Amino acid sequence: RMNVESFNLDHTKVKAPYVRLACVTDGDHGDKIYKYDLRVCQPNQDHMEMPALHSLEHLMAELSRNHSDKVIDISPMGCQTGFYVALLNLPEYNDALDLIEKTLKDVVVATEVPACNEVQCGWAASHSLEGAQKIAQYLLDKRSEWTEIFA
Ligand code: HCS
Repeated sequence: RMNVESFNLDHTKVKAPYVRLACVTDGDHGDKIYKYDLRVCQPNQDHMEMPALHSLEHLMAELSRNHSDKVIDISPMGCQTGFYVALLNLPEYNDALDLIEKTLKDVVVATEVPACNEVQCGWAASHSLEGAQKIAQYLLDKRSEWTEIFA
């Protein structure tokens, strides 16, 4: 087995979109980090375009933290098919789903992408609010399928 959890996932067997608990990391003092695989696109069939993916990252990074102080990070996968969502001490899968749903509902009504400027971002030219909102709406439309991970 490989040490990276995702390298042990058979990407041909999953059925996007879904939300999957990828791993739990225990801290020395009883804290736990729950890392979720928020898969948007079917691996090796589809991917998000960079500007939309990037804006969705900014929007989820900002808006998720309005709902929870447990968000460590929401970051895109390099394959551009999904995001990792790392949460501190939030053990319930349904709480993670609720947080993602609330966040995406805020994304679809947002009027601007947070921090898309050269001071606050490393590639400020690569953004698309409209693209991010299309992905968010797609995920919300498929909300009933998030818990089904394998075909
Ligand atoms: N993914 C980061 C934001 C980077 S712009 C976060 O904190 O969620």
